[in-house]
Amino acid sequence: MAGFEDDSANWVIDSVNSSAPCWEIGIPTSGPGEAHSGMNVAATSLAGNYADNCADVLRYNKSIFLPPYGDPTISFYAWVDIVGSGYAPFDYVEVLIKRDDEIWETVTGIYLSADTPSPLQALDNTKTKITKQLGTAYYIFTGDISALKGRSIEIGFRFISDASDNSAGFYLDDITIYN
Ligand SMILES: [Ca+2]
Ligand SMILES: [Ca+2]
Repeated sequence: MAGFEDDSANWVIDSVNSSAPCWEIGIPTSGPGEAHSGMNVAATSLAGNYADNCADVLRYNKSIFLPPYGDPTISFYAWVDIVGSGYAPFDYVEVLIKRDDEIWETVTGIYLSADTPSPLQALDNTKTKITKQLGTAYYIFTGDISALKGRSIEIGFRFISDASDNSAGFYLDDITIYN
């Protein structure tokens, strides 16, 4: 669905704190130094550590209809190095879904695929916030959105950071919704 190559124009950044970019789309020179596929990613910073005081949302600007059957799931690849902990992390990324005209809500129950490091290495204890340092590769994450089947949704990724301490950040690629 989205690998930030020809589809980059479909992504919008809702800026909350405009003092520094909190999402960028392009070729990463920090963090993994490469995309998961193609050339481009969306990252909290393409070159260097992420900014402080972020709350921006990277949002897909088209609504997506989920069929009324099956188990719709969102998956994406991410390279993760965020200052955080399992409990009340300072800095984190969360996956957001907006159904119809309602407000953005957090996708719960995000998991890493089974053959990766322990989910606890990248998720907070609520399994909604992606944080901490996951190592030196892109790993696949999945989130169950089957509660929303039969509805039109929008998706977004919100990056939160506090006022100090930052690291290489979050590098996102190859987002898919499948049934
Ligand atoms: Ca890509
Ligand atoms: Ca911080």
